[in-house]
Amino acid sequence: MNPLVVDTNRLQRELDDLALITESEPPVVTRVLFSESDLRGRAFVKSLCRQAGLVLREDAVGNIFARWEGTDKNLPAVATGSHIDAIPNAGKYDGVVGVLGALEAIRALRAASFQPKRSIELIVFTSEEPTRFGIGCLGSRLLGGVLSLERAAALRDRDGKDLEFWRAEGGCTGSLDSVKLPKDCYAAFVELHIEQGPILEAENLDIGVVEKIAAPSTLRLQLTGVGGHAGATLMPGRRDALLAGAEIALAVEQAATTTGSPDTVGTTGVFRIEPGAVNSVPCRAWLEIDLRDTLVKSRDAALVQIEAAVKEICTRRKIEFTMERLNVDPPAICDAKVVATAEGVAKKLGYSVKRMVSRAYHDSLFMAQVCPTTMIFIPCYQGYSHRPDEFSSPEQIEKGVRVLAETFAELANR
Ligand code: HGY
Ligand code: MN
Ligand code: MN
Repeated sequence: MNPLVVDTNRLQRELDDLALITESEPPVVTRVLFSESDLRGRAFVKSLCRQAGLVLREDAVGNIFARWEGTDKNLPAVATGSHIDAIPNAGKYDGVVGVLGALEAIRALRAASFQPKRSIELIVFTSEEPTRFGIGCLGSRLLGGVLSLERAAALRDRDGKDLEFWRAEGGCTGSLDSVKLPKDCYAAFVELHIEQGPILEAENLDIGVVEKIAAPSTLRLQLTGVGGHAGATLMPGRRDALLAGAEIALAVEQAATTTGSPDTVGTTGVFRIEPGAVNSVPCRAWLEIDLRDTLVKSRDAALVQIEAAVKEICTRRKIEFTMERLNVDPPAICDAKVVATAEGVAKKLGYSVKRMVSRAYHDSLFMAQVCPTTMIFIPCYQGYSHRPDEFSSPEQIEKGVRVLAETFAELANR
């Protein structure tokens, strides 16, 4: 193989161009599942993959596969990828570095006349973010057979629209039972991603290699009280849905800070009320609660504590409620051999490298149920993510792309 040349200018231009495809005012990035901007972003990435000479296909939920055929087509391929959907008010690197960076790694290998024995496949996963249905990693859950078809059919967005509606909007064809990947389809999966945490930057490290991905869970609540005129409805006897929700949000914080585990995190990230008029007592509230830990035991203990608090608060305040566990996932343990390969490549390239846990979840959480998996992290400014000032430098991204490319080269010829 000739020396690997990573075209950082082209990659940066593509990152910048994709960031302009957004539902928000640039530099803010928002691209929600199968929205107009998500569809334009997908078309942009597909065109780049075609220009790179990759063979494209899409599955019934819109996962995009861009394949570089190896010399031995019968061998399980090496896969990589991430997501380009983005939550409201997001930055331009989360997920995108793992898609465009992986494409650049493939282009660099092809330009260096590398010829993989195993095919190399880039996946753009559908809806890694939970914005549309409250549950993240929709595409990789279905690929891994982790989400049942019944659960998928029951998903609703906040307007009550279902997955079939959004599949039609996304131009998806075929039935969902064709999405699940056969067990031996990939030899390995490696995802490049910004750390979304402060450790690599704080310790002045170039690369992180992920050994474990934290266990996420999501609760969705609907609270129904009694509305009324803010002036005429006296305080005794009020059944204010917002105040019940406020107590619940504080109970989430209480549960997350008393498990004894420093990795328990609880967030009431969605809190909507109706009617939302200053002179009207809130009659309804919707909450979505994100609870995680690297240890399942402490995560589950906090979850049970929150559910008990919801019951106590709503009973005391005479608030009717529905409570649904949208997902309660186990953590992922990354494959020791693939971790060692990525770590060895980083060291061979002369980069400082650390094995670590990912507190954010990723499609790798579910790809780990399909094949041996790990992630390559690069530092991001102050660990910021899910905010417009998310940032990784071209130099930091280049190092991640190099490690990914050389890891591909090793895994694809094993
Ligand atoms: O929320 C997460 O951990 C991921 O960034 N979707
Ligand atoms: Mn994210
Ligand atoms: Mn991500």
